[in-house]
Amino acid sequence: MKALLLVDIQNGFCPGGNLPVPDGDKVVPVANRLIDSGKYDLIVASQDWHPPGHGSFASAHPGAAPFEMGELSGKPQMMWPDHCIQGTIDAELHPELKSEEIDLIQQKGEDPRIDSYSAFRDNDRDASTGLSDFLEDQGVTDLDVCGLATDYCVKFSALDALEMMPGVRVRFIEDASRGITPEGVAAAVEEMRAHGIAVINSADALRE
Ligand code: VGL
Ligand code: ZN
Repeated sequence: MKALLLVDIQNGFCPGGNLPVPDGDKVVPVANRLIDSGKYDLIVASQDWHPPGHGSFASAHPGAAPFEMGELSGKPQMMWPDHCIQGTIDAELHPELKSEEIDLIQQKGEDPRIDSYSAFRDNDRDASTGLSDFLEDQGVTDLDVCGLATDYCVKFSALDALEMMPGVRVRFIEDASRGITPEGVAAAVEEMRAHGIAVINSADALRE
């Protein structure tokens, strides 16, 4: 049972969005090819889904500026621009993504006191979203992960998939993903590889 996890392919992370990832929209046609390939039995998308005033927003911390380290609930937290606020266009999946083919949309990041980069659980590794149980119940044996942003939500989702679903083969699709900084992407790819996540391209996934 093969599944594809499309991480946060939302307007907010594409050019014109509130937290744009360079070339974030370039993942859309690649993701659509994967969706259309018929190679996946199950397609899941995650959606960053913050309430207004979420604690990861610099605007929620007097004196804080976006892209600085700050603190949330007593722990270090990157201060982000307001992004992906529930019900706004910024939070919608990219309009060209073939979302009618998506079987499940897993929202995350609703709790204002904690960020949730991973589609599987919050950054404290505490509250689970239920996605790992869902995938295991579906009998998923292979999970390919891609989307935005490689150095944050994609990496944490892939690592959690590996840890929370022992025995599931996890791969990262590099050309179907983009990150916030080049250094962050390089480090994230190395970290995923070091944990045993295969780094592949969409052509590899489509060929099999
Ligand atoms: C993300 C920063 C804040 C992501 C989400 O999708 O990678 N990054 N919220
Ligand atoms: Zn977020």
